Amino acid sequence: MTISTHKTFCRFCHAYCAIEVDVEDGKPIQVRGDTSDPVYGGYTCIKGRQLPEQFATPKRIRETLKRDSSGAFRPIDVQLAMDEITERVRSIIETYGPRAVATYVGSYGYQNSAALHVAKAWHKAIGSDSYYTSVTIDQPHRKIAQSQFGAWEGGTHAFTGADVCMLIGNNPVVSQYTPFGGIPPFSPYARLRDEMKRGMKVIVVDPRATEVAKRATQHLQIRPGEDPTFLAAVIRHLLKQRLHDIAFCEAHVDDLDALTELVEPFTLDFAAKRCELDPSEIQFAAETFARAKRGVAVTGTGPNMSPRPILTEHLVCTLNTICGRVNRLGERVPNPGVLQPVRKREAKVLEANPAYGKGPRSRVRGLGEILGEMPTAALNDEILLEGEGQIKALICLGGNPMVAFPDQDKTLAAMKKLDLLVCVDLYHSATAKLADYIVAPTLSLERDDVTLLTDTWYDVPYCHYTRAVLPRNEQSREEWEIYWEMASRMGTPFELPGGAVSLTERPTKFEILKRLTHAAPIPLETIRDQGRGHVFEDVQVIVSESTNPNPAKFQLLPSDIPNELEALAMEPDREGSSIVDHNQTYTHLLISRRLKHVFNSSGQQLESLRAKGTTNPAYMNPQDLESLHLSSGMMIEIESAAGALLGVVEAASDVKPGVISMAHAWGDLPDNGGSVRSQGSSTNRLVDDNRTFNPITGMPRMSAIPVRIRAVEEALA
Ligand SMILES: Nc1nc2c(c(=O)[nH]1)N[C@H]1C(S)=C(S)[C@@H](COP(=O)(O)OP(=O)(O)OC[C@H]3O[C@@H](n4cnc5c(=O)[nH]c(N)nc54)[C@H](O)[C@@H]3O)O[C@H]1N2
Ligand SMILES: Nc1nc2c(c(=O)[nH]1)N[C@H]1C(S)=C(S)[C@@H](COP(=O)(O)OP(=O)(O)OC[C@H]3O[C@@H](n4cnc5c(=O)[nH]c(N)nc54)[C@H](O)[C@@H]3O)O[C@H]1N2
Ligand code: SF4
Ligand SMILES: [Mo]
Repeated sequence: MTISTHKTFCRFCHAYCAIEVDVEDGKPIQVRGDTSDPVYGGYTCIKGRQLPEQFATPKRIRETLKRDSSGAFRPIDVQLAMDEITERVRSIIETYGPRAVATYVGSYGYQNSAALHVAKAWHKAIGSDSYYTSVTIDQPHRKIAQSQFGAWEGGTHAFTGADVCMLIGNNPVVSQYTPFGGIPPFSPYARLRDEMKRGMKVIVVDPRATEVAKRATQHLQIRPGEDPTFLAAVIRHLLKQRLHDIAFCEAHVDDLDALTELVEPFTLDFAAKRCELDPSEIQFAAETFARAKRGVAVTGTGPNMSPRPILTEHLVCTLNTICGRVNRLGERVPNPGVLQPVRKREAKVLEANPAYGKGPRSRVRGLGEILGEMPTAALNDEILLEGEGQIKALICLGGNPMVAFPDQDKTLAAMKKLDLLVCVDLYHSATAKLADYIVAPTLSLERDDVTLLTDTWYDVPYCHYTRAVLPRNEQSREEWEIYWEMASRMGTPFELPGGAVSLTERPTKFEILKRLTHAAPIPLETIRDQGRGHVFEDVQVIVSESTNPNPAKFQLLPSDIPNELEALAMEPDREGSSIVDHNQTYTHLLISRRLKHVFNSSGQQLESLRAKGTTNPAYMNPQDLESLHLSSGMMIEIESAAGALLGVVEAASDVKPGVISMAHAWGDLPDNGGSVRSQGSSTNRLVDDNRTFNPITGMPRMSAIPVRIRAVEEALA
């Protein structure tokens, strides 16, 4: 048999590394980084390199399955499954109305470049608001904060070419994810190394000495949950020292004097005590950041899952803005996007326009739509709460609510309560086990895709269209096709930005993507015909003069921000290691993290990745283990106000004393007793979903969770 080699990109995570795949006899046998790619330069990680195992594993679902009355799954022809699913959806809409039908787009819904757009368009067409994605249990507070702050039309500084970068609670060399201005997820080690060699200073604020912290100029090992205290002190210090961009603030900022007063309590000493840092560390970070000319502060999941996330994100916007870290008149916007319409960028503030408080309302928690979709943190309650508008059917696109949603017991009750659960999943995941139908997904190498999700993440105008490398499994469906199948059977057309698609003839993926990118500056055909990733240098926008005689200003004190700052300053000082929560005393704070060898719950099934670990260890400082008479490998029970789980403790000197660092999306259904060492456990058992949620996003505290620990006998585990 001959071996053919194909250029494509990996879709195991959202980094979309350009790769070459060797195919023999219709099977991928080897994956390498494409060293000729202008952005990735040959970078890959262990997850991408194991794609051949993902395609070959017997655990993979290759046929669509239906659960019978005994609870067993049996193969069903995919067309028949689509007939039955459509019929049940139609009947639920007839009985309860369109809102009863919901979609949840998880990680692998995002990894298919057409899925979320088609799912959203279908929901609009049938008149259902019940469209949910993982974004609203991830880092929604950043966009919420930015929306009420205002934005600079010319954009903010990119990472490449900056003098400083402050990373607060993210670890992009492992997660391959940072907001624009942080280390780009594309070959992040090389980018960090090159920029630091050029002189960039990197400041990391994290309770753990992470992989990126170890490479940074300065690491501040902050107490979890104290990011807003730290940021308020940084802002106070640089305003006192007049290190901010005074001219920029005079021209473009509202409420600077009032903010100056509100941050007055946050002296270096006050913040240092609360953050468990030295005052000189905060001063050094503030001055390093402010004295640089270019570069921004960014956050990640850490502070977004910890207390007061909108305040943290607001203070990050404030820090970047008062230091004037925006592209000025005459500067080139590094990447205006290759797949979206080119718009002019003036040197002006775009008026604040809060991305909440309008549109459809949730029936629970006083929430409404956020960022144009319904808040996932309220989805379980929307399923469980009887009455008009109750969700009865859920289509889950490449997501795993049973281990990813806050409050695992509540999620279990919700999934069981549904009349119809359809999972598009590669495996019998914890959630898929509860489904009525598991649709076999068409996998990455079997389908066309384009880098639509990451289009504006690059700091050059890069784009990659890949054709399918392998023939498609005819019994599988792409995530977007589920909606086309229902639309064609129900006769309900849906509109994409470039127009409707035929309901009688199955559109190709290219036709769908063409409609999603119809106003792009480079035609999709041109991008596709490159046959590889390419930088489209012609896509250029220069920041132009403002044509608005009276432009808006940045809002330094919108909405509840003044109250939050006041309340933060008044919070009682934490004493020693005892933490009082809900009248109970706890000893440690449990924080979130990512592990290099898995992507949330994906990868835990594959032998090549399991070689790196089969559980999500509870990483703790060796000092803590010693004082608790624990040692690596012992089983512990971790208990919070909301629940308890079993975990395998592991000594890690990079973790701050008093902290437990543990990855999420491990484990199985709650009754998986006895398998912690081979499956891990879901940290969402510890999330206090009913008491700790944010009033705007509904997202509970998923990091900096007060917990206590005790050793357990192995027989119990
Ligand atoms: N406590 C706590 N909870 C968290 C977080 C945390 O840090 N702490 N993080 C949150 C965040 S940021 C997120 S994004 C969510 C993630 O939430 P989800 O996206 O719901 O969870 P995943 O585990 O990523 O689910 C991915 C599913 O897709 C399946 N899959 C794998 N490959 C494919 C494929 O090619 N096609 C299809 N169709 N399916 C595939 C997998 O088997 C798995 O079931 O979790 C959130 N929950
Ligand atoms: N290999 C791999 N890559 C992934 C994923 C994966 O599971 N594995 N998941 C993907 C997903 S869904 C997402 S959303 C992104 C997330 O990308 P990131 O946000 O970069 O996620 P993490 O690597 O968990 O980094 C969060 C950091 O916050 C720190 N932290 C926790 N609590 C606090 C706090 O209160 N304050 C501060 N300052 N820091 C805190 C943690 O120690 C951790 O180092 O990663 C994605 N990439
Ligand atoms: S970082 Fe790894 S998993 Fe993510 S796209 Fe690149 S090779 Fe694939
Ligand atoms: Mo995420």
